Amino acid sequence: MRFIDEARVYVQAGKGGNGAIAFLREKYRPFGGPAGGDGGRGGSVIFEVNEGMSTLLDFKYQPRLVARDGEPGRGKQQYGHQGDDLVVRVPPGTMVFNEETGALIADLVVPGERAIIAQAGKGGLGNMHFVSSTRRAPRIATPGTPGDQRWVKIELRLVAEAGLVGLPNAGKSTLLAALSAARPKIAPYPFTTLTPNLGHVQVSDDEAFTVADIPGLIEGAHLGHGLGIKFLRHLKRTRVLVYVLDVSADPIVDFDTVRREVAAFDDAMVGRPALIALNKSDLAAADDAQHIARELATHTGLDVHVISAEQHAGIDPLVAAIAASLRVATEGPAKADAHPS
Ligand SMILES: Nc1nc2c(ncn2[C@@H]2O[C@H](COP(=O)(O)OP(=O)(O)OP(=O)(O)O)[C@@H](O)[C@H]2O)c(=O)[nH]1
Ligand SMILES: [Mg+2]
Repeated sequence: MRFIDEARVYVQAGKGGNGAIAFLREKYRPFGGPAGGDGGRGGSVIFEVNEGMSTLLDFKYQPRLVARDGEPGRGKQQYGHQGDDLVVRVPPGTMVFNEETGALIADLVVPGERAIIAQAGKGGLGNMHFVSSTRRAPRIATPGTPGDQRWVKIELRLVAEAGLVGLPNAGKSTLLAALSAARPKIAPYPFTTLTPNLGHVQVSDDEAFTVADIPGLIEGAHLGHGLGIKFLRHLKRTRVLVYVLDVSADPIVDFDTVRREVAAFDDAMVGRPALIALNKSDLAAADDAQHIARELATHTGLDVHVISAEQHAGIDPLVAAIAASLRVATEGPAKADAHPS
């Protein structure tokens, strides 16, 4: 399944029905008075979080979401029917922005949570409301108001607790596969991962966390080099970053590069708890790996774990360390800011 994480959709709420102008004309009450009822309100376009969904794929096939108009008021003081709301299911982590202004309309995370994306128009008033002592037979009614209509931009941000960052080829996807049942594409060339992958890591019977693997970052990613830094938005709400470094490359330089790109994306993200997975230990002599690990720890001030994702070495202590830092990360997931990045 392709991972669609962005979509643009046209939303149109229903117009309110017009108020009616009508008079009662009954056999024995020829001038029964104004009796035009109110128009019904239109239907709104509402998004609702559905736990079972994980992509924005549906929007690709349904780029126009139009709710029904309210019906006009009728005679005999009858109200017009309301237009039905259009309730659209979205995955957890869906953010909706006004395409024109960039303003955040909704940030939908919790299953069942709802947000009105396009507000319905109100029904107009029928002439029965306009009677006064001097105006016995008003020929006045108000029209329904239009519903909101606009283009919105929808983004899906994986709601992962831990995020893997690193240069291309560092072994992020291999590590995700070692940590979880996820089976991302792994290959010996850069930019294998083109869209984020998510995995579920079971720590013990009653402890688990989710981890996201994103495309590799390179020097100048914030300038658009490589695949850019846009995928970092999927890590915006992670509480722990895991820097994945290749011990057989130049891990200190690589760490600095990656950290710089993360900082260029969002300064707050580098302040968050982080640890280092010094990967591909099978390619280095054990002494060398330990020596580099110590240097890295001194250079970064972070906890360094020597692992081989490919050979599943050092994975359990790494999982324990991630779980521990998630436990102490008392702050909730950072709330995303009001502008799409
Ligand atoms: N020897 C060795 N090779 C590894 C290890 N981990 C990953 N690799 C290899 O490194 C290459 C890249 O691994 P990936 O997991 O695709 O790397 P990535 O960081 O996800 O790369 P991008 O998706 O391009 O950013 C693959 O050929 C892996 O088999 C390891 O622990 N030891
Ligand atoms: Mg990858």
